[in-house]
Amino acid sequence: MQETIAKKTVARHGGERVAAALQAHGVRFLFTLCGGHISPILAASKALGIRIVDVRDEATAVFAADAAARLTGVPGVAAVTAGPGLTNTITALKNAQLAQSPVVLLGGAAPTALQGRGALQDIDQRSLVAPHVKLLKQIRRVADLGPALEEAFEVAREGVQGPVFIECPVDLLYDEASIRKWYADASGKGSAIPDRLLRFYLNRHVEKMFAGSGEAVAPMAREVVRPEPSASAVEAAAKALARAARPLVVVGSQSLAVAASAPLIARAVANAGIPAYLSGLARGLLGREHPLQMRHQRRQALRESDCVVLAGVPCDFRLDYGRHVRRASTLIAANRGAREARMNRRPDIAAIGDAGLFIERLAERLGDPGAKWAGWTAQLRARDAAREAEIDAEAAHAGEFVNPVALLRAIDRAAGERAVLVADGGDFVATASYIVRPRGPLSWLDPGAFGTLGVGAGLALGAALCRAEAEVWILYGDGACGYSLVEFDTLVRHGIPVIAVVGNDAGWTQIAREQVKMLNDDVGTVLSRTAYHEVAAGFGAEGILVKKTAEVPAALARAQAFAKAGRPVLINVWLDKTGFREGSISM
Ligand SMILES: Cc1ncc(C[n+]2csc(CCOP(=O)(O)OP(=O)(O)O)c2C)c(N)n1
Ligand SMILES: [Mg+2]
Repeated sequence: MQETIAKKTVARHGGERVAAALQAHGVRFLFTLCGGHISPILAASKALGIRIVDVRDEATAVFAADAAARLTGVPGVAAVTAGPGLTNTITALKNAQLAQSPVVLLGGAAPTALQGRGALQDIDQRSLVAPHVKLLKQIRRVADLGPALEEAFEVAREGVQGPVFIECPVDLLYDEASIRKWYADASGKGSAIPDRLLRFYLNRHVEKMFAGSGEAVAPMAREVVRPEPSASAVEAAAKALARAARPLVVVGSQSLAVAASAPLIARAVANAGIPAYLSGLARGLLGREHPLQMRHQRRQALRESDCVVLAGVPCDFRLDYGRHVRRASTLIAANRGAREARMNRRPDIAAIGDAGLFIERLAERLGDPGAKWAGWTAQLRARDAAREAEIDAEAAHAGEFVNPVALLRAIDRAAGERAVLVADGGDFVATASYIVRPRGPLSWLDPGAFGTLGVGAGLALGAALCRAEAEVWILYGDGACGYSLVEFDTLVRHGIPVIAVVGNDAGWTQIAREQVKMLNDDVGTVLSRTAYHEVAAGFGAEGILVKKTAEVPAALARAQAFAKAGRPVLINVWLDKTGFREGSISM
């Protein structure tokens, strides 16, 4: 009995060392697609009670890890096999890098002694992965696995967060006796000089691999502090705001780099009394509605504002490279990265540090601003309300099939109080972002700055596991859903009751819209009214088809009932065309 306990607590072989490190860092889920190179990591992690979630495409594993990281603040972990397993992750890894999400990617690799000698799936993984990660480690000694993982979890979370990669060659993951035998068998029994030299070389190689691995080491999670912006920057910002007549704050994903601080940041934004636009992961920060939160006409508000606080938001294409903010207005940028704070436009005040912490400090310093900006806030509120009325009018248009605006309004009414919304698509989800209101902090997931289609099932999978009590909705474009539809198999196998709504407009509309106008040709942008609900049903999920706006409320209620009973469900909704996104273009 004693021995079993000892076996469980003391990591012996490399796979167990990796598993012990994951456990020490609070990792609850390991997303993976199996491969011979990583089997010991999966088995050892399972033995420690970490849930192994096996998916159908490695990209999904990384998207799921990304969601887990964003929603919990504990880095999400994916393990993929060498070669094609790793190449399949690159889009998702790049997406995590641009979304500044702390993902730990574990990759298998060919046996150390066979690398570069034509082994199965042996490629130069360093040059493949290095551009997309903050840290890349290729482990060569068993004893280095634990410390490498400690470093990985630290680096992923410090400063500007992002993914890291640890390459674990297969011969470091099995127990020493098996590996010694494997190398002994490989070196043969010949007595010729080359045979003896090979034996000598391989024996020395194995000695090096296992050097120092005799001692049991307990992995420890290192503390990562939230980088504190300078007091002088907070002071300067407070002074600038005291002079401002029309201030505005834009809160972006990076402000929520430390998920647990979301309630504090929400309170600070509310206390600061400054009208706010929330983007990315910060959407929903102030709940479904709040007098300070504006949803529409951001560009116009930015042009009118005389003091703009960008909290964790870079001046990239989404702010027209900084041109949305008037030259004459005071620009305050709070950002973990100095480069990002200054991107395209030098702020008047740069607060380098955690953007959420900056808001907290600023709110403390501002005290109670009272009704100082009430007139300006009311002006923005009125404009927001006018736009909402326009949206209501658009939702009332009857057509042949389902009015997308009406559908999204219905989803907004129906979704549960704790719902997490995942957005994967073009026009349909861009429209959704104006209509469906996230219920609370960290309840809206989209790809982020990389704009990657195909994130849907992976983000939803990670979200559903981390928020077991919440409804998880995927809003899919019909084009986008094709990438991750296969993961309905995963959702069914793992009993994860996601509700997917496919906005089926039989095309890649966001692209078609501009392409047809500019080039008079819809080539490559046309899809058909594919029976995506039957595809989901084929995987064992529930499928619902909706062709009329009047059928929408009942279909949503049925889907919610299925989800409540633990069944994943896909609602395939035939959409009418809409002019909602006319004129918008992202480049
Ligand atoms: C991986 C990837 N490939 C291509 C694109 C380019 N792209 C952006 S939006 C879009 C159309 C999306 O179509 P759909 O999901 O059906 O949404 P819709 O615009 O029709 O509502 C495409 C192809 C992309 N962003 N990501
Ligand atoms: Mg479409």
